[in-house]
Amino acid sequence: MTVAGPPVAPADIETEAQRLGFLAAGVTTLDPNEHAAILDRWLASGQAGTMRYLHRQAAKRKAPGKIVPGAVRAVMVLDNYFQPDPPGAGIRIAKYARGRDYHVELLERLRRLGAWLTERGATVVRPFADDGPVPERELAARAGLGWIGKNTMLIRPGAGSFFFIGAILTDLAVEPTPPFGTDHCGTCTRCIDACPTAAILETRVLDASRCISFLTIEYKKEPPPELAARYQGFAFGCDICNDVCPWNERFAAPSPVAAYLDRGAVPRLDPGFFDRMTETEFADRFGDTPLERPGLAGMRRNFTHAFASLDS
Ligand code: B12
Ligand code: SF4
Ligand code: SF4
Repeated sequence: MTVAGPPVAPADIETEAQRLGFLAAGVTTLDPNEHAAILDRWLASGQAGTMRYLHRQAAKRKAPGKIVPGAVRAVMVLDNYFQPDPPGAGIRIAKYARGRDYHVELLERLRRLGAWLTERGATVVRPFADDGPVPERELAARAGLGWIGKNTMLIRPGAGSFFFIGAILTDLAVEPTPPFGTDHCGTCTRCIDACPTAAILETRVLDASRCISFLTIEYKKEPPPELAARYQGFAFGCDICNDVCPWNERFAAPSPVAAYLDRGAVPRLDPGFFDRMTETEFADRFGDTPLERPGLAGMRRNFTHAFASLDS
């Protein structure tokens, strides 16, 4: 296997990543996923719900060396999207989804970091922004960027967990950064206790088919009524198991990425907002945001349940 270029220190990569607005960066190998059995168990138990693509991607998530031919390292980055919630009553949109679609925003800056790697000798540079078979939390923990909390989030000391994870698979043989070896959840169980739908079955086991995030973003049909009644006002995604985490309470700081900040495009007290909108208007106003995934029909459904859940 060809390994390109003169040595590049991981610290240089982190400096460049931070110059591009990322919170942190680390480097890891593409050795087999040590937690492949966890993924297998999760898929076999049906907890992925209707996300069939996760079954199709499993072989690569378990053996990340198979994702991009010639790649030997994953450069992992974190991209802060934290922002305070708007004051007052009404439905809620998850923090990550109030501005520009992160797939696009993250990918643009990953490409710039990729170009920087190319200038330093990389000949294979493939960025991923939650758009491929990359086990992003696994690789980020292995690159030393944080630990996997009981709510399954990657949490970083001094930062919390309100960030996206991006990856660049490359043939540049950068020295890997040491894995994150400790667990800082301790005896805390706040996320498990606070989840309104009891989706966190036990430590680091999340039944996606019960999760409000899944039901409002990925699920195409009507949600089970007993779960919809517990949305606690969320009309898209859910932040509860992150909001209650002491690491966020203490360390979450507003994102420097203006594109992620709230555009104020969704009124919080107007149940008929999406009912009055045409498909063309929806595409104009929300086509470049995460709300495009459920689409207008999905947002009408979500609004109905989110407003009803405010009363229950
Ligand atoms: C499917 C998916 C979902 C599903 C299922 C979530 C889940 N917990 O599995 C649903 C739709 C519910 C969802 C919701 C959300 N998601 Co999501 N999701 C994904 C996706 C596409 C795949 C995750 C997956 O494979 N799950 C299956 C489980 C088994 O795998 P896993 O979570 O990666 O866990 C691995 C590690 O935890 C590891 N592991 C287990 N124990 C241990 C112990 C140690 C020591 C180590 C090192 C590893 C380890 O083993 C597992 C298998 O490899 C990833 C992107 C990606 N490409 O990976 C984003 C991703 C996980 N989601 C993300 C986000 C932001 C969210 C939401 C916050 C969005 C929202 N506000 O609504 C919520 C949070 C809900 C939650 N508590 O997880 C971010 C998470 C960033 C972070 N800080 O962790 C990701 C990484 C997307 C991104 N690129 O930024 N998501
Ligand atoms: S995102 Fe919400 S519904 Fe999903 S596990 Fe966390 S608290 Fe529960
Ligand atoms: S709320 Fe507590 S148990 Fe849950 S992830 Fe945060 S520290 Fe860990």
